[in-house]
Amino acid sequence: MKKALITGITGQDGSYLAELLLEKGYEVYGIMRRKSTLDYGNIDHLIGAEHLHLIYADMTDFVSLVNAMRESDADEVYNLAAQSFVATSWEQPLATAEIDAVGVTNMLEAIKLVKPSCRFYQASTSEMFGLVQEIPQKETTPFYPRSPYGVAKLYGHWITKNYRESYNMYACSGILFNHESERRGKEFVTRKITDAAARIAAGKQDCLELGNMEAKRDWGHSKDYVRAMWLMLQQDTPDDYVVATGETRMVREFVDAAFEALDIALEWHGEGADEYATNKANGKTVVKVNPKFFRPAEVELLLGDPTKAEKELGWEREIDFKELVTRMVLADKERVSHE
Ligand code: NAP
Ligand code: G4F
Repeated sequence: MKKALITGITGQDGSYLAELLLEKGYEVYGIMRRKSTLDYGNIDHLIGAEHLHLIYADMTDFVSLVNAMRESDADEVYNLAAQSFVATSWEQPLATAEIDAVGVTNMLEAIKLVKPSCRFYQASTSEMFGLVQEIPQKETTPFYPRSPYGVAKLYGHWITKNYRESYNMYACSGILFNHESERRGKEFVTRKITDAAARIAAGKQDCLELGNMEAKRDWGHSKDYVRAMWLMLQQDTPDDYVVATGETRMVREFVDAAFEALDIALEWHGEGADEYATNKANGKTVVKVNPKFFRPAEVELLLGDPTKAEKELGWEREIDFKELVTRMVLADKERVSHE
């Protein structure tokens, strides 16, 4: 029975990965942070599973990661823990760097010390492309991060490559483009939209306020993307891979699709900070721009080329854009109906 250690197991990706590895017969260990109230986040439904073990640890505490390696004796480590919200990285740049950058070195050092044969996956991100130097972005595209988050993640990416080259460790990075799900945090734009659309349709909210409507993202489903993480650790040699859908859409298009899934057609008016959308059926304003959600520096366009992952890993996504939006909207509609 293989043993895996997942950092960030309570998050969106950590929960889907834990399910995947349990299905595959792994003994799954996850690290979680101590909180003032007990909160298992996205793995609440897995608590009590026979092959799931939780260990208290923190990415900023090297000793706790050494302990986690000793206790799990992991064959594979998936490093998903991060301060993952880009907007917060301007408010907490140092915490973001400690967790998302130095934390990766802490984990790699713990592996090197306890079990250097353990395979390592690093959750790299399309945010490292930032001010994009090439369209679409692939493994060879130069990086140009645009936020403290992107800069910290770029360190994590390079230190992973460096440990692979310096110590011959099986360490690789997945450069994952945006992936969402019913378990996405409500501060991220997709979930903020699907939650608000469901509430507006139910008469529980009047209007949704957003920032940059023109930003373009390559959106997939988390469940598809965690499969790529696992595949990366099953190869003969470690390497880095872009994981994306190869399609990009504006925030405004996501808004349209979410309301459409609830049979609400929108009409758009104005532009920039004055843009808003009305419900065609009754003329009410249901979406408007609020400049407080604009970022100090924006990533305007992300579009990934997943060819290498498709060819070398045999990875394929199963959930398309329409299904992603529909799943998220319907899950929020169901939840809102019980509020
Ligand atoms: P998420 O839902 O925000 O989950 C982040 C996880 O990290 C949570 O379990 C969180 O624990 C944990 N964490 C945060 N700080 C920690 C610390 N100091 N010590 C230990 N654990 C800590 O993020 P996600 O969407 O699943 O993303 C997973 C990873 O992929 C992240 O590294 C993210 O940066 C990266 N990524 C995500 C995307 C995407 O579109 N989703 C794309 C590319 C890369 P709590 O529950 O205690 O907060
Ligand atoms: O949903 P977002 O906050 O995701 P963002 O910044 O792309 O980051 C996510 O994807 C990265 C991969 O590329 C991950 F590494 C990262 O951890 C995270 O999962 O914002 C998406 C876009 C941005 O351009 C933002 O400016 O939506 C725009 N946006 C417009 N209005 C908004 C809003 N974003 C948020 N969160 N809230 C708004 O009201």
